[in-house]
Amino acid sequence: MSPHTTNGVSINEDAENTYFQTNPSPKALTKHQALALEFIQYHLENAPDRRIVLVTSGGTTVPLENQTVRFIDNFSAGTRGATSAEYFLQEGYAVIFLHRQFSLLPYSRHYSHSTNCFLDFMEESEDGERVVVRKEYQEKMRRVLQQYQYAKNNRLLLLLPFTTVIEYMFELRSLATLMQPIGSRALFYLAAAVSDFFIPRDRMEEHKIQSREGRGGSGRQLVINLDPVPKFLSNLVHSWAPKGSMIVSFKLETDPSLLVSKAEQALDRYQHDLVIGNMLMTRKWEVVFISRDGGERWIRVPKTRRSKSFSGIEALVGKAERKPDSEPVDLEGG
Ligand code: PAZ
Repeated sequence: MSPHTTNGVSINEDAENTYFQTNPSPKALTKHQALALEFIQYHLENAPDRRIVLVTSGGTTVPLENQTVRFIDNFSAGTRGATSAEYFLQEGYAVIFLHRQFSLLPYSRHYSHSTNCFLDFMEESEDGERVVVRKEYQEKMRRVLQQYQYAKNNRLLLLLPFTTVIEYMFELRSLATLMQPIGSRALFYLAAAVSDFFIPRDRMEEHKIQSREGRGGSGRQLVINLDPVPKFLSNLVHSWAPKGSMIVSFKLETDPSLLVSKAEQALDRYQHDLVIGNMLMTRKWEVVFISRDGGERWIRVPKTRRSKSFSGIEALVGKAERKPDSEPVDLEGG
C-alpha cells in the first residue's frame, strides 16, 4: 500500500503497517487496554461532559539487545508531563498518564528521590512513638495529599507505564483508538521525549553484545545501525485520534535558531492544533506556542520566580509573565 493523503498530508500506511507487524507488541498492552477501556467507559457513563486528556511523559529507550542489558536513553525526567497532569486534574480533566516507567509521577514528584530523599521530610515524634512529617513540610504535604487522594478516590488518574520506543508507539496507537468515543472532549498532550531512531526487531541481537567480538567496525568497535521511527504524529492526527479532538505536541531543540522554524514545520506538516517549543537549557522557564491561528507566543517565568524546585508548568497555564513576540531572555544569570 502506498502513502495516501488526508487534508493534503501524506500518511505512510506502509511504514505504519511494517512497524506494527514486524515489532512485538508490549506484554502489558492487553492489560493496559482493559484498564484504559474501563477508565474511559467509567467517565463517559458517570461524567459525560468531562474532558479526558492523554498526557505522554518521560523518555523512550532504544534497546540494543532483545534480552536487554544496554539501551540508548534520553534526558527526560518526566517533569513537564507529571506537572502538567496535576494542572489538568485541577482543571477538571480525567488524565491517562502514559509515562516512562520510574519517571516522575503526578503528586509523588514533589517527594522524588531526585530532589530530596523522602526520609528528609520525616522525623520521630517527641515521645518517640510515631514517625511524623516535619513541621515545615506539613502544609504543602497536606495540600498535595488532598489533591492526590481526590484524584484517586474519583478515579481521575490512570497511570500506564512504557519503557521502549516500540512499546510507546503501540500504547499510543491503542489508547488513541480507545479514545474515539470521547470525540471532541479528548485532548492529546504529547510531552514525552520519543526517540527518532530505533533498531527493528529482526536486526536486534538476542543476547548481551560481547565486547570481545566487535560488531560491524574494525577490531572491537560496536557500530550501531538505527532505522528512523516512522513519523506517527500524522497517523495520530489523521487516523487514530477522535475527530475534533485537540492535539498538542512538543518540540525540543538545542540550537535556538532552529526552534521556531522546526515547530512551525511540524504544525504545517501534521496539521494538528498546537506545537509547544522549548530549548533543552531553558525549558523550565520559557516555552513558545506555535498555533494555527498564526504567530509565535513566548511564555516566560519571571527571573524572580525561578527556583530549583520550580517545575515550569506555570508557564503553560497562564500564571507566568507573558511577553508576546519578544526574544528569548538570557537565563544564564537567572
Ligand atoms: O521531562 P522533562 O520535563 O525533563 O522534559 C520535557 C520535554 C523537554 C521532554 C518536553 O517538554 C518536550 O519537549 N518533549 C518533546 C521532545 C521532542 O522534541 O521529541
